[in-house]
Amino acid sequence: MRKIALIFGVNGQDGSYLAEFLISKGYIVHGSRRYKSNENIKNLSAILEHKNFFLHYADITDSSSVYSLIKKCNPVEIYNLAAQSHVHISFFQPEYTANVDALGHLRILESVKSINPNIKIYNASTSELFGDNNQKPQNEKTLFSPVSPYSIAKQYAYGISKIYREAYGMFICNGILFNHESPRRGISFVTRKITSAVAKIKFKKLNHFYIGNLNSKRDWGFAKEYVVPMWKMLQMKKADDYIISTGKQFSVRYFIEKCFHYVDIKIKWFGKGNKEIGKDSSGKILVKIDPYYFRPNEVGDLLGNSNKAKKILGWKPETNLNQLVKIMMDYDLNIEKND
Ligand code: NAP
Ligand code: G4F
Repeated sequence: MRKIALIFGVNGQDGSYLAEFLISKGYIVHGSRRYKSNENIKNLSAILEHKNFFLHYADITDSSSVYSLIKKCNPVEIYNLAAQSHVHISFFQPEYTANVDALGHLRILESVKSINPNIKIYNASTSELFGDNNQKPQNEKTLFSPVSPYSIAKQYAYGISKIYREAYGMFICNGILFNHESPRRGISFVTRKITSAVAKIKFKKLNHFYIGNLNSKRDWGFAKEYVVPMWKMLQMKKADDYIISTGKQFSVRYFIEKCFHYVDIKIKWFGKGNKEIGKDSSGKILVKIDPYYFRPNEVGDLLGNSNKAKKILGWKPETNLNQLVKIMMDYDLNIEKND
């Protein structure tokens, strides 16, 4: 018999890759999306018509919609990828972020507890939990020190998952994922914002773009391969928590340089602080700073150690930064070429 999985947040970056992966493994996949006046489900185009894929409306701020979807689908595995996932936006919408990212996860746990506590659950936890803890690299034992409404809401989801695991014997895993990117990444996240803007500049559709903290460092992986350990965690005998990362760290500045280099533009930096600008060899300004993109609290230094995942799950990242830049730049260059 085919296994049934339910993915909350299936039309997001990770949800769409995970759905494709689970279908390739022979699963029947149910996925939730919210009703929106702008129905953009482009990420699902490869599987929308697949016989083993079913798309439903649900919102994790609505207990009854969560409960009835779980009851209707009768899954053996649930992946909660639904979130207000933008750290900067969480400062503008803190209550909403808490409702979705913290209480939304609790609603799923409570529904599972009452419908069938044997359903296995994956919680999309995050490296943002490490916040301003300066220990490097961060591993499963590193203390959390959240500094945003997003990360404190995610800390609740992490904590309540552990509590339900211990108190009720439920099978719940926290995947503490470091940043992962792809052509399906939302356009307001820094990597996709950069690849999209550089492609537009290459095709002379944009003169320059604005950026925030150039010196922030991230451990960037490829989203398509980060969904595999989500599934692997739920195939283990024992529920546990795992860091998923590349173990390599680069700055936003370096990512910009790499993207311009990919399209044969050499960028040089001039000035300091908010006045810093990036210019090409002819002196044309390509990048400017806009303090709007600075966060009230910044997480400036993330680097993960995923040895536990390597040892227990048998997972390791395959795609390096150059390859990630190529994948994302090729996608955005193709959009601009055909637009
Ligand atoms: P994403 O592209 O923003 O996708 C999030 C999904 O959540 C979207 O499908 C969105 O649906 C859905 N959603 C938002 N609010 C909802 C609500 N109230 N009820 C139901 N669904 C809702 O994020 P992602 O990059 O794929 O990340 C997936 C998960 O991993 C998120 O929980 C994120 O916080 C976490 N995470 C991501 C990273 C990363 O680097 N990507 C790292 C660590 C953890 P709509 O399309 O309707 O808005
Ligand atoms: O791409 P970002 O917005 O991702 P951030 O804040 O690291 O969050 C992402 O990764 C987390 C895992 O660590 C997830 F939990 C979360 O859901 C999300 O997927 O920003 C990355 C860095 C930040 O330091 C930010 O300040 O880039 C810096 N940055 C500089 N200029 C910018 C910009 N970020 C954005 N979004 N836009 C800018 O113009």
